[in-house]
Amino acid sequence: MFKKLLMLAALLLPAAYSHAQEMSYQAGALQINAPWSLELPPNAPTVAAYFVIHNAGQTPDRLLSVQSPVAGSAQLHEHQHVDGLMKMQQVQAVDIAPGQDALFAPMAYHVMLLELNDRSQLVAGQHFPLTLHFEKAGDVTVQVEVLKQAPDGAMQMNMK
Ligand SMILES: [Cu+2]
Repeated sequence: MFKKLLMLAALLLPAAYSHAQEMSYQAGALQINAPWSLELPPNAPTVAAYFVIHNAGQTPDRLLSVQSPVAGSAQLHEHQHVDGLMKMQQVQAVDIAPGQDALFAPMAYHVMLLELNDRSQLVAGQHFPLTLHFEKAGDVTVQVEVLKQAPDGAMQMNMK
């Protein structure tokens, strides 16, 4: 009976989401969870990448920069309310306090990939490497899963 329930639960999970959710990467005390990106039209000038960084350590760390072979340039961005409008702007670094999460999600922090060169990896079902440079934890390369649609909950996670 229990086994049946488990199987049912597994079937109910959207496959792409559960797959991306399994992905977790370690850099020192930091954990980078479920990196994902959205498939965009082939002519889209930029692509965004999202993930959650958890700091399980006792000291703060900072994400200083990112890079990917699929893009000539990669920036750290944040969304902000400016005069009632949502705007995005580049940030120099993202702090991750001890015991806290830094959320990269639509309408929050995100990695912006520009000057895209290898679009063959930007198709749903594919994944592409993204290297994160942390002040203390050093470098870690994660695989960003390209999804057809945003995972359930990704859009609301940052809504207050
Ligand atoms: Cu952006």
